[in-house]
Formats: sequence, structure tokens, C-alpha cells
Amino acid sequence: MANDWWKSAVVYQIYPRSFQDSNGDGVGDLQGIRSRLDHLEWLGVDVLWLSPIYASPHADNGYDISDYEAIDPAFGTLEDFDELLADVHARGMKLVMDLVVNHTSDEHPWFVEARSSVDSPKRDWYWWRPPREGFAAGQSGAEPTNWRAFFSGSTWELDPASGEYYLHLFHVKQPDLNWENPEVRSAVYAMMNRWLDRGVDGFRMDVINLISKVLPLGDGEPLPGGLGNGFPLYANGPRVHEFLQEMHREVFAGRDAELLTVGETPGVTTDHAVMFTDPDRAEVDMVFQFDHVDVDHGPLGKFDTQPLDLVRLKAILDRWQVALAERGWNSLYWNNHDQPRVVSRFGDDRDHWAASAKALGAVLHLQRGTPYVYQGEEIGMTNAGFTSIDQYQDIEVHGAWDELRAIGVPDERILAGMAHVSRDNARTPVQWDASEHAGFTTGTPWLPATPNHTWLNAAAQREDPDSVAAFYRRLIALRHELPVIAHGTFEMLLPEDPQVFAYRRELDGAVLTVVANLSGDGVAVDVEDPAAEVLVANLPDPVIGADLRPWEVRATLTA
Ligand code: TEU
Repeated sequence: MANDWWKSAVVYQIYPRSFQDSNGDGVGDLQGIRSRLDHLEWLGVDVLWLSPIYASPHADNGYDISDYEAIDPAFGTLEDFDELLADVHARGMKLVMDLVVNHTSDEHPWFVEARSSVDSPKRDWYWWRPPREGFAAGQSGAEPTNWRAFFSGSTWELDPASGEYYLHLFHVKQPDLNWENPEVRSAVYAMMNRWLDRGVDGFRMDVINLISKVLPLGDGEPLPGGLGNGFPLYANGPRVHEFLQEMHREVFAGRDAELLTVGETPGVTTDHAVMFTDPDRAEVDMVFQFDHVDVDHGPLGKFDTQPLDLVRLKAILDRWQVALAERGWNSLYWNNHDQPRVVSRFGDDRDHWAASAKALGAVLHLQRGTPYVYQGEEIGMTNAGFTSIDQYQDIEVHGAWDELRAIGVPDERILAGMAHVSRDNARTPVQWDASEHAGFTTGTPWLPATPNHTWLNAAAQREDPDSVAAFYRRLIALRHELPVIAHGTFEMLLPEDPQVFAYRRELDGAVLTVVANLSGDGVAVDVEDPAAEVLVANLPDPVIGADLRPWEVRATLTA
């Protein structure tokens, strides 16, 4: 059995909270997912990845887990889960779980016990440190290191009872597990083994390259605002490859099922990515890199959004294609639950909505790597269009709002950045049909459906052979059918062109050429083979060699 089956597979990410509600409480759930499997089977995806469904206080929508082996009642029960898993398998698809083990919730019994006493046997399962030397607990500057947390503020929270601080790279309700402690690692592996024994097909591993910190913990370079950048001291840390190899031995080795593992790795370099994904090293199958989705971040961070520099975006993606050409494997994505909608971000959701959604889909899916489709991307869902701070629910937004105002950034500028890139853009309900709340719920949705669901919805697109959804379905089928897409070489063409994204793939004499105009103006291209055949295109009557119309994409094949 080929162990790299996932090279010709496409993964679909479900964010359960926003996918489909079955009981009218306004929050998506497992029975809701079950009721929509027809759509996913129609689309033709191979694997479903479920964002966390475990018991959680939902400070970070389930990325703060209080019990790794229980289903959160908001999503259903373990019986619901088993039914879903059986249905997914019966339809020939696989189910991959989210694994969030850099941190737990502060309400996880492990942390509750660790916090209860400095002598607790679980104390060392987390990172506890006394105040900085010469400082009293709670005094400003007493934090053990100067690191800034991902969701603003210090990464250290004082536990008044013991006078010690605990580490949280993310929210205060997400304390970091201490992976140096072998008991933590065995507990995590045992839990993973139980899920695999239950029948799941692998894991997407949340921020897995942050689990090994540089010891002793020390200060990072100062950032504007007083805190410091700890990132280089915990990203791709000294023992991370050792830990993942150990995890592989303890969890995956010796299982003969076709499993998939993907590491979410912010700040991963191409060198580390090759190490993470080289099959001979037995760590993970692929990683998510972030360089291309950080391309529009400004000096003040992600909400300081900059216009897209297409030449730079292409250079980043090219660099990743080249670096993993011989060893290792890329994942390909525009969207996930942390990213704004690609048609609004890099496309044109006003004047060329369908064409730009399709062009961006084609440019991504025909590269070398495993494509990920995020729920709603396949119908070209757009950003939410929020204009006031109260419309946002995400903790990241509210932390950043206070932080950016404190350094004097005008409200309108912050709100513009949030409208462009906030995570809530990805989290509005999937637009199933034109009815109230887009068919997502009969109750009040936890985040409102975007008003354009009256015309932008799955029901309408499933009936239209020219829809964005039909186009995505075709892209997915092509990866299954054509080895040149799954396995061919990659060569970037016209790297300096500020409007055109073009590349060539080759395998055993088959040549696939992709040319896409990622702009609203007509543009000439001269890299296609006149003897080729059009494989897929997004505008009527494509002509090989002709000027590309606004947002036109053509993929042509020479057999
Ligand atoms: O995200 C980690 C991560 O680095 C980012 O995508 C992060 O959310 C972003 O930089 C914020 O701007 C993962 C999960 O995907 C995310 O939903 C969680 O909030 C985070 O880890 C903590 O578990």
C-alpha cells in the first residue's frame, strides 16, 4: 500500500461551530455535519479535518480543551461522533481530528491539579516560574520573561496563591504544557492512540512547532509597547524534531491504516519543513507554513494590513515549491478558520467575484502539494463586512483593539484592518441556501450569516455547472485523475509579472501550464503551448495564447 496516498488527496476543513446546526441553538454540531455529508461527497474531497469538538470552555472556540476525550455538549456526544465517523467512512472519506497539545484549557483537570499546590505531582506538567529576580510577585515587570502573547499582553499570568507565574503563549486560559516532562508526552500519546483505535484517520496538530522551548527561558528582543518577541525562543525549538519522532514511534509506527498527519507550524522555515516532512525522518506527512498568508501584514502586525504585492506572494510560494521538491511535502491553502476569505483578500469580491474565486482556486490547486479547502471557500464565501468592534467575537480582535488603541492607532484604521483580516471573517455560518440564517440554523446563529447568502449559497451553486462550487469540484477531480498534478515537477513562469501567476508542471512527458490573470485588466501572456488542450478555464470560450481577460485562468495540457 502506497504510504503517500495523500499526495493525490484533497482535504476539506470543517469548523464545526459554523458548519451546520441541527438543534436550533445557533451553534453548529456533529449531527449537523452528518446532515451535510452529501455536499462533501458531491465535491469529491478525500479527507475531512474537524476543528476541535472536545470539551472546552470556548475561550478560543475549542482551541482551549478541558477534556481531550469528551465531546463538548455544544457539539453532541461520543455516540454522535461515532455515527459521524461511520457515515464519513461509508462514503469513502476519512476523518482527521484537531490535536491541540501545545496547551490545554486552564479548566483542564491537569492544570487545575497543577495549580492547586507547588507540590502537586502535576505541577511540572506546565511552566511555572517565580517572579523575575529583584521583583515582587505582581509588580510590573516581574514577569519571568518579556514575551508578548499571541493574543496580546504578557505570556505570563500570576497565580496569587503560590506567587508563581504560568506560561501561556496564547490566551490566559490556554496554559502551555511542559513537553520536557516525559509524563506529559506519554499522556498525550496515550490519548492519541485511543482516538486512532476509535477509528479516526489522523491529526492536524495545532502549533506543533511551538512545543519545545529554549532553556533556560529568557527574554526576547524588545517590541514597541514594552513587551518582547519570544518567538525565536520557542518556534522550531531545540527538541521539537525529537518529540515528533518519539510521537511517531509511540503513536503511528506499526499501524497499517492510511493515516494523515499535518503539523500547523507558524514561523516554520523551509529547512525545518524539510526535516518535519522527510518520510525517512518519520515526523509528520506535511506542515502548514505561514509565509504566504503573512504577506500582507504590516509593521504593526496583521491588523496593519498592506496591499497585496503579487510578485512577493509568488516568490514565497515558489520558494516553498522548490524547497520541498526533492524531500518532504507541501500543503496548499488560502483559507482556514484563522484567515480571512481569499476572494475578499486577494481576489475581487465586488466586480469579479466568481472569476477571481475560481482563478485563485485554480492557481492553488494545480500546484504540487496537498490542497486544503476551508468550508465555504468552495462557494466563494466573502468576508463578513463588519464595521464596528461589537460585531466581532474573536478574543484576538478584542486583545488587539485595546493594544492598538493604546499606542494611538486611530479606530478607523484598526477597524479597516479587522474587516480585512480578522478571524471572524472565516467563521460566519456556511451559506447553504437563501433562507433566513442561510440554512445554518433555525435559531439565532452565534455569528450572523453574511447578508449576501441570498444569492451566494451552496444550493444555487450545486445546480449551476458554471458555479464556483462546480469549478472546485472539477479541480478536485483533476488531482485524482492526472498524475502530473499530484506528482509533477513545478516551475514558476513570469516571476516578475505583477499581474500574472503562471507555472508549469511536468511528469513523464505530460506538461501542464497554468496561466492566471490576478488583476482586473486584460494582459498578454506568451508561455502556453499552442498544441496543448484546455483542461480547465474559468471564462467562456478560452483561447490558448490569447490575452488573458480580467481574472481569467487557463490550465492547458500537452499530453
Ligand atoms: O493558530 C496558531 C497561529 O499561529 C495562528 O494562526 C494564530 O491564530 C494567528 O497567528 C492569530 O493571528 C492555532 C489555531 O489555528 C488557532 O485557531 C488557535 O487560536 C491557536 O492555534 C491557539 O490554539
